[in-house]
Amino acid sequence: MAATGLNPLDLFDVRASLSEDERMVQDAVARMVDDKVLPIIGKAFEEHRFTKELIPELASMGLLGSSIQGYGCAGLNAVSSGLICQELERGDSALRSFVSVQSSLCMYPISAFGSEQQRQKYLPGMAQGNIIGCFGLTEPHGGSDPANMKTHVKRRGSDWVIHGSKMWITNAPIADLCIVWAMSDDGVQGFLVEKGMHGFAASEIHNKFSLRASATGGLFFDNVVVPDENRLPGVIGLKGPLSCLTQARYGIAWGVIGAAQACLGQLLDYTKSRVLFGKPLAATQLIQARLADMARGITTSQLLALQLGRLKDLGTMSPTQVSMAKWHNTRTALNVARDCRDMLGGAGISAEYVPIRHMLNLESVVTYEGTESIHQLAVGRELTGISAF
Ligand code: TGC
Ligand code: FAD
Repeated sequence: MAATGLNPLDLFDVRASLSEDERMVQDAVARMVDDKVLPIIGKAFEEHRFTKELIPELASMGLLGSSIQGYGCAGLNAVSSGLICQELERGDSALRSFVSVQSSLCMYPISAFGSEQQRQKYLPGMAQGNIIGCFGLTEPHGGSDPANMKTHVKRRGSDWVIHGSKMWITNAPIADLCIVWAMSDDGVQGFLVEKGMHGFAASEIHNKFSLRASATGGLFFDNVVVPDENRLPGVIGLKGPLSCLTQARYGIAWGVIGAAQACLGQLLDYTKSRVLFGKPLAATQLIQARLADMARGITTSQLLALQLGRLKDLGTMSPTQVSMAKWHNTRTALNVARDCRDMLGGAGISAEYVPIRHMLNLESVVTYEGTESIHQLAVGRELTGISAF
């Protein structure tokens, strides 16, 4: 008996649960990714090059700060912003990373914790892609435990003096504006440091085997003096940066589904046309079991992401739920990409096929925004009431 016409990449018809507006957003981004991203992204990955030329397109489509109301932003709901991440990451995790950092880690804190003057000054330019942001939390001695940050800030008259360094920062080499988190006498505080400020420098990491189409680097603050008007006044404590991470992790939970779909989509075609032992690979029981397992993982991820998005739109989403979705969906996508790579045989290590690129990218995604272990421990803490970090 033939297949019944279900969409292999959306077996439970999650799309049917989307509103008309959500579907329109998804379709528009999907078209853009097909037309503008897929033709260039493989080469950019090989060349270790961030595709800066895509920024105007992302901006004109309203994809930067898409869930922020006002200030030239699109004001979309959470499910729509999740679908944007999913379609972008179907292209490459680097593109979703760029949008996550700009939107969730830079525009979100300005909108949630910034002064009205800061919002007016930065958000419209960031939505237009004229001001690129980066988010400096991780430090060289240990990213999982940001409470132990060494970068510090001291009050000096009406100014603040920041000293320290940050490591593994997406967009650092290309950023005009850095949201940096530093320890003050009162706890962690966020500051807006602009490119060109005296004592501030950024470097680029050139030897990555993962997220090669993303610009990653370090940030250095040698007693950088910033005025009080560059401090985010709305939050003190680790809650500030961790709230930003909750937003970005939400986007990752959706985004990685796109990477997994790209891999499975290519494998469904490949296993039908690859003939071994006199029959297509797709006609063997072991291959079908593996493909079915991938579809199971993707479907579970889609349902988790959709429910998470609905909770976020209701305003009831909790960080623990985000931890579980980021952990589950990223692990699932990584397993799918690795298994697809294997089913391609030797061809799987060639850039001609997408799984190895997605697989290598997902090795970063499983580490950044909280490693898998950190998210497991966050869920464990919720279940037991005991912090075991
Ligand atoms: P803990 O005592 O648990 O919390 C301190 C305060 O923060 C609140 N909080 C949260 N708020 C919002 N969202 C969350 N996810 C939150 N988690 C905690 C908490 O309620 C508390 O508030 P208050 O008012 O009581 O003070 O803090 P802890 O020191 O025990 O740490 C907990 C832990 C380990 C979970 C946290 O440190 C953590 O998440 N570590 C991982 C660090 C991380 O994810 N770094 C990511 C850096 S950015 C990045 O990777 C960008 S990649 C971007 C890209 O390219 O896409
Ligand atoms: P560590 O914290 O040293 O962890 C090492 C290992 O120990 C991991 O396996 C971890 O799971 C495990 N571990 C840690 N604690 C425990 C525990 N209690 N129990 C058991 N195991 C534990 N950061 C930013 O601030 N901004 C960015 O824009 C940014 N972009 C990034 C882009 C890329 C490509 C990458 C790779 C990273 C980026 N990061 C960014 C940093 C990222 O968030 C950190 O790499 C991550 O939080 C882990 O920190 P770490 O690398 O120092 O590893």
